[in-house]
Amino acid sequence: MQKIAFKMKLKPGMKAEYERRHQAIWPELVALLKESGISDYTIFLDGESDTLFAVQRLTDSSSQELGKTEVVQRWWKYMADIMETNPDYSPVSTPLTQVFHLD
Ligand code: RM4
Repeated sequence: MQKIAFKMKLKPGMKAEYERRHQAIWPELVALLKESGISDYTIFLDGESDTLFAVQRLTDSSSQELGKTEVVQRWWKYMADIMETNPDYSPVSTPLTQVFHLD
């Protein structure tokens, strides 16, 4: 089981809406993430820079590698009005490098 992290970017002033949508995350998206081997998935926000920092454990693909599935494409399009995205609506995501870990 690997742990990875990546950052994404929220549009200014969208913290409450981002939280609201994630508190109501679609059951079919949760099911897909878990079936894909993703767990312990947390997203943090730096309110100063509107940068989102995601951390997740995975056994195979990361959440950002599930873009070929219909539900993730639909979710990304749904989120595109409040996040910085690529032309295909996928969130602009930058992998982060682990520099410390304490078990
Ligand atoms: C994020 C982003 C990620 C997705 C999570 C659930 O805002 O869309 O790609 O895995 O939501």
